[in-house]
Amino acid sequence: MLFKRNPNGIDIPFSSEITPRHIFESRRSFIRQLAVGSIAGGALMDMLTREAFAQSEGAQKLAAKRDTAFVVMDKPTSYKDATTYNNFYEFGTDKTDPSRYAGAMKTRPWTVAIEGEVKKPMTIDIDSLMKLAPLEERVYRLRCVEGWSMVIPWTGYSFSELIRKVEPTGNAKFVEFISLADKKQMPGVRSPVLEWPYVEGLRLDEAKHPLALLTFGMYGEVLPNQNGAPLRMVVPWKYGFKSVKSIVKIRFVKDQPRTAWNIAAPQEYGFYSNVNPEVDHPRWSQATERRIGEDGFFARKRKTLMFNGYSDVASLYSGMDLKKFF
Ligand SMILES: Nc1nc2c(c(=O)[nH]1)N[C@H]1C(S)=C(S)[C@@H](COP(=O)(O)O)O[C@H]1N2
Ligand SMILES: [Mo]
Repeated sequence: MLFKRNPNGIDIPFSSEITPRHIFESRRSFIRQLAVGSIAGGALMDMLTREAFAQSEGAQKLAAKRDTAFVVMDKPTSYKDATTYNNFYEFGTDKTDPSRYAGAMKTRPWTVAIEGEVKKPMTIDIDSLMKLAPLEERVYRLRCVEGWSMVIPWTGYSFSELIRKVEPTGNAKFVEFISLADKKQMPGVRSPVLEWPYVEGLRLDEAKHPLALLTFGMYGEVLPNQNGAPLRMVVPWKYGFKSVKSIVKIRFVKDQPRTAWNIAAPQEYGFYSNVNPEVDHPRWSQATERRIGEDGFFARKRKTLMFNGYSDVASLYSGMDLKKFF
């Protein structure tokens, strides 16, 4: 894919600026039908989502029931953008590195160790883990701390389902997520941009929130490697870096875990990292965002919403100063 550099040094894909004619036309006629009231809003959403579903060839489909309580109405990002504009530093720091180099990562067999302050620790094969609870499809906004966002249909189940199965002890106050760090498969791990393995964490009550999704797929298929196969977290009210990819270990712990970005730059990335338009990054504003796919020259910036628009998580932070606990 061709890229140009914008003045902020952010890579912008050229190709996504152009909507193919037939898609544009079908969308136009569709919107006309909508205007005369012949199509319900839900059907519009389905149609727009399906348009974004131009998946890869030969990828395994993942059956899931769409959970309408967790579907944002924004138009989903195209599959192409979502799979070629990625942050996955284990494969390099350029947005195109993950799609170039992650394909070689082996995602089977893959086991996940769930341990620490739990009554029923387990080491479980990915395919069994995927069957622990019914899979759902949810369409979430994902807001990167760098100032861009996407809208992606994910497949998974609430992380709380897994919490119930392992039965945390009274000592469990936080959950730590640990990514694979394999120099042989991941060229980025040879460079010291971050401390490896990539680690992330949530407070136990945050991890229990139904929005926190243990994710196995996107766009109706298993996750592409560059998006964190075979399993990742998606925590949509927090900046994207909390949505840890390619997880090999989950630990329930007493104390707040260290986290990769907080270790790298503590004054810039806090433990909580809730999306918050009122708390700027020390080097840039967080008030607005650029929606990937809307990168045209005249594209408007979108206002960033508190908690990325997921306002019902607010009760998790009542009484907390979110400027201090950024
Ligand atoms: N292991 C690991 N997980 C990671 C990252 C990473 O570099 N390594 N990058 C994070 C960042 S900064 C973002 S914005 C999201 C991007 O997810 P996506 O590529 O599926 O959009 O993944 C997050 N998870
Ligand atoms: Mo990010």
